[in-house]
Amino acid sequence: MERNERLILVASGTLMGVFLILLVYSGLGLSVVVPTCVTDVAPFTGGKVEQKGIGQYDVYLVSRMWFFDPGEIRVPPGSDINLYLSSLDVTHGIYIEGTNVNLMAVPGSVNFARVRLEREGVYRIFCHEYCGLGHQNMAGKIVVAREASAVSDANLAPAGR
Ligand SMILES: [Cu+2]
Repeated sequence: MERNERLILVASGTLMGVFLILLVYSGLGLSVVVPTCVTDVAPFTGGKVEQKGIGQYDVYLVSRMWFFDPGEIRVPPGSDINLYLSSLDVTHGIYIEGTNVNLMAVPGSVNFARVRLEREGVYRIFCHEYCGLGHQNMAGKIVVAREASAVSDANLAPAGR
């Protein structure tokens, strides 16, 4: 084996080791959760928001032609949202403005992402997968406000810009 080959092998092995350490650190140390398809939650037909603790919410979001159920979600700043997404009819997609949440909503399955919303404001939700004639109007929103149920949308600036 030539010297350069040995050098490349050592560098490659070192890099893979560094990547593995960073992967374990992001999963265990930073609690990063990769968006995924979950199999322990049955596909659901109705949307709901469940508070699981202080600042902890489970959101069951249903996509259908051509709206999201629930269309508006209200949480206080600093909330952690476990988002479960399903579809009743065709394949949709969601993007939550100002976050890195970008999921497909596939009929018969449930996709999952976790997001923390720190800043007050309105985080719009868009369908990003063409789903028929009303696709361009398919949107929802997450309103993050200190008094989530008492604040009107007019007082809130769009978040994530
Ligand atoms: Cu759509």
